[in-house]
Amino acid sequence: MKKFDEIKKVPFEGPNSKEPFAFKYYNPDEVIHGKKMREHLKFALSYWHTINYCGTDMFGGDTEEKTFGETDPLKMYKKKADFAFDLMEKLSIDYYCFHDVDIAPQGKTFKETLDYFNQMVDYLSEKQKATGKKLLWDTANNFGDKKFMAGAATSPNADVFAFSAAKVKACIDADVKLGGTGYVFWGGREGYDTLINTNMGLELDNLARLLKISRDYGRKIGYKGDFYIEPKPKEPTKHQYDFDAATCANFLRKYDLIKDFKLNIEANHATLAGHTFQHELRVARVNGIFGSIDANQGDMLLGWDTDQFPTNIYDATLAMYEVIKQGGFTNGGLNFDAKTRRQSNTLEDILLAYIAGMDTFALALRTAFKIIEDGRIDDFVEKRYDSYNHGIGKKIVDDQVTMEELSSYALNLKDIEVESGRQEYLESIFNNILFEK
Ligand code: XLS
Ligand code: NI
Ligand code: NI
Repeated sequence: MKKFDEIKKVPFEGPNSKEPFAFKYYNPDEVIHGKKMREHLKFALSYWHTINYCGTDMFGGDTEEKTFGETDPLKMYKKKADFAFDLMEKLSIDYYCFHDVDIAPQGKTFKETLDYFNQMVDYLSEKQKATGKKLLWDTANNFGDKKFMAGAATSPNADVFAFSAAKVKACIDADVKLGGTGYVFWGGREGYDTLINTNMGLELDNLARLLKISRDYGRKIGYKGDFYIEPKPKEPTKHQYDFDAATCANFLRKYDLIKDFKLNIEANHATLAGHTFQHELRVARVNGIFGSIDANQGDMLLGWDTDQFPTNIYDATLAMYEVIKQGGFTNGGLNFDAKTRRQSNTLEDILLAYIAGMDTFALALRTAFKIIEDGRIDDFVEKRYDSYNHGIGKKIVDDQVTMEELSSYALNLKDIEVESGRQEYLESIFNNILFEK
């Protein structure tokens, strides 16, 4: 197999290619339904998994090397940035995402950390200008450091709240500077381990307070992108407040944040919450808060966020179906919040993993369009609800009916026949389209 440095650009070779470092389905500039594939999919590279993660797990240290031969911290992070942009170029990925701690070294003081961070933001800005790559979203890592052990905005310690806000501010500033279109709140420690020591009401109010302050600050300094909450039910806390899409929708409505906040839906978080990926996307869509995607997949036999590169074509197709029905991405995109396995520990594996994930979603995009064009599934669903197009059903959906009227209507009904849901038939259509040559 070729070595990393030998691969300058991963070409599209089509489904019959046996070349490992070629796309089989992702042809970035191919126009499908009026848009280039790269614009439909808006792939993004995740800095934390790709540039920093070195294969460590709870039972063992690094299996990968990502210092890029540097010991000086700032130089090392510049090399990491060079690597990130080189990788995006090789893979025809147009966007990237990062946490504040991903892009710059930590200083001895917060001031020094911010100084490093801002220097690196300038460096990334130069790289963006030179390459045309863009920032999809950034976020503050308000969960890793010891001070966040009891939460960030939901910490019982008000100083931690203030510190969290300062980190969010730095990231929103960076977002504006880099022309980013998203800011993500993922509340890793915004939850609880036991209610015996927790004031849930205050914690939720405070979480909303940080979101409001962030939104107001962002809008004040001219940030035009979206704010996202990324739902996840648990891990690291036993119970996270942003449990799933429906919980987040309720939270955003309660605190009147729904106009500025959307959701960043992650596949592995969906399954941890006991939902499918498609379910979470649908909930976001019908609530008008679909924003962005963290593409990955979990292992159904493991109860944690394994962040595997997505290769399940069935799930990916159902996901792309939702994205298309939503009208596509606007400010959001498809970020690979995914890491290579501990045993896949070479730089070549990073390329192979992205190729696998990107091809999965590229094929999913193609297939989802085919399913929509074929029309059998959509038509079935439409006809299934036909009783709401006339008669009493029409009155119900027009909100023109009273309880009394429904009651007297029901009294005159004879037998009610509900038509078959035809699940197996529809699943076979799906498979047929998925696997047709
Ligand atoms: C962790 C989350 C995290 C967010 C960004 O489970 O997926 O990586 O996407 O903080
Ligand atoms: Ni994520
Ligand atoms: Ni995750």
